[in-house]
Amino acid sequence: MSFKFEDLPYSYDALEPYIDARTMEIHYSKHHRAYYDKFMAAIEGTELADMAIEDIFKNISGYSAAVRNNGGGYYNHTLFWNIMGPNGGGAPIGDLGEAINKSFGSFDALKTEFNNAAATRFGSGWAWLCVHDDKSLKVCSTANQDNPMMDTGCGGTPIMAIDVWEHAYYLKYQNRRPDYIDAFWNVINWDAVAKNYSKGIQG
Ligand code: MN3
Repeated sequence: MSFKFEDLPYSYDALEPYIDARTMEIHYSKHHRAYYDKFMAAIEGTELADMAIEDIFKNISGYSAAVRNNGGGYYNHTLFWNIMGPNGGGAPIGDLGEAINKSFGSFDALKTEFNNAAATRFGSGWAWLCVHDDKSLKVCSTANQDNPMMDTGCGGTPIMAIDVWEHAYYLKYQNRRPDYIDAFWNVINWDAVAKNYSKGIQG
């Protein structure tokens, strides 16, 4: 079995005050853990147990709802934890910064489009920044625990994401999803996003 439940790369309180410790603890140790455990149960003893998760997503329509929802939940949260960190925020530089300017016009234009995608996702889901085959960057959003790599998804390889399920923000922000989205920009680890971008443009 190649799927691991990775350690959170920082302490539960590391993203305070933007994301509170109680939310992080429940989100990681209960929600993410449950997706992982249920994903493992769904693929145990099947051919999926030895596949790359990208290959599972490519054909997700052919698999059960348990594989889709829990495989997505497992993968999406792992990406989410890794693109955040203490001392985050600021603006992306280097190749990623240039790619953002080229695709969106400016960093502020990316923020506007990303915030809009996250705020207008009805119900539960995610907003994404993805790199596509032509190396351009695009923003999209998906419902539930879907992601862009699924055969029904919005395409591209995700390099950054925000979880807009209520469990990601309700304890601190209640119904104020836009305030949580604004706060998210203060905890983005741009070095991690840049690494995802470098990998993504290699296909
Ligand atoms: Mn979540």
